[in-house]
Amino acid sequence: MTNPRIKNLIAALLKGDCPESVAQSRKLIEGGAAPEEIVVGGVEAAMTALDSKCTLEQFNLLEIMLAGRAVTEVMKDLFPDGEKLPSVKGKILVASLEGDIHDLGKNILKMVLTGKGYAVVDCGKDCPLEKLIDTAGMEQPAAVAVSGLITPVIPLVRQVRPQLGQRGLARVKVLAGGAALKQSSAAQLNVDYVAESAFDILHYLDGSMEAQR
Ligand code: B12
Repeated sequence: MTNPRIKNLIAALLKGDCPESVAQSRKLIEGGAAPEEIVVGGVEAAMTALDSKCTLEQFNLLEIMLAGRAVTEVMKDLFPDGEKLPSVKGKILVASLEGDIHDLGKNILKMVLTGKGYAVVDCGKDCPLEKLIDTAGMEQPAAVAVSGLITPVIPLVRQVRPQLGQRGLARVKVLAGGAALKQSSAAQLNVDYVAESAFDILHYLDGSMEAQR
């Protein structure tokens, strides 16, 4: 059952109230909630509530940016930078591809992966495919994780695996997530795995790293 107190967090995030959002998140943690519950039930729910204000016809930039900033503060508090586990499990490259400037989901993924012992290389948002593949060549990651929030980015996502293959990086897994990508299957996106959430991918990665050892 959804934690009723999570509504307070959602309300604070929607107001863009950073101190209140962090305070509500801490209260939830103190009450025994898992970070996963806060991200999926709180952060994602708040952003879904903003959905109607972020369309091509209607667009309240200030409100959305303030809520985004509050999300970032809550995530930093939940997964402080540098809070890495002693053993690094593997390297993951994360990016939102060219044309897609959404990066809240990507940043959450980064924090979750870092907190769970993965080394993360962030190629940023609006990342050209060439830059992503060049970075993969230099960093030799175990996986490339693409976050996609707008549907026009799908053709680019489909090119990641063949481009990696052309550089001799066919062993690198391609993972996809984010609102626009999770509606498609792995076959449709030409990737190895499509994740429902930043936490869902951990089971897949832990299994896939184990298989590579
Ligand atoms: C916030 C927001 C913005 C912010 C982005 C701020 C930022 N720094 O990211 C701003 C205001 C900049 C923005 C701009 C635009 N936006 Co906007 N935006 C949103 C909104 C409201 C929320 C997105 C979000 O952050 N969700 C919360 C995060 C936490 O969820 P998430 O990304 O899914 O991530 C979670 C999981 O999916 C997972 N995850 C994410 N990625 C990955 C990757 C992997 C590998 C894994 C394992 C997991 C994973 O981790 C997270 C935690 O579990 C959505 C609506 C919606 N419901 O999605 C519209 C939405 C995405 N935007 C939309 C649009 C149209 C735009 C604009 C074009 C609007 C305009 N008129 O200019 C622009 C420009 C976009 C561009 N060129 O990229 C559309 C996209 C439609 C489509 N299907 O193409 C949406 C769906 C709104 C709508 N209903 O029309 N937007």
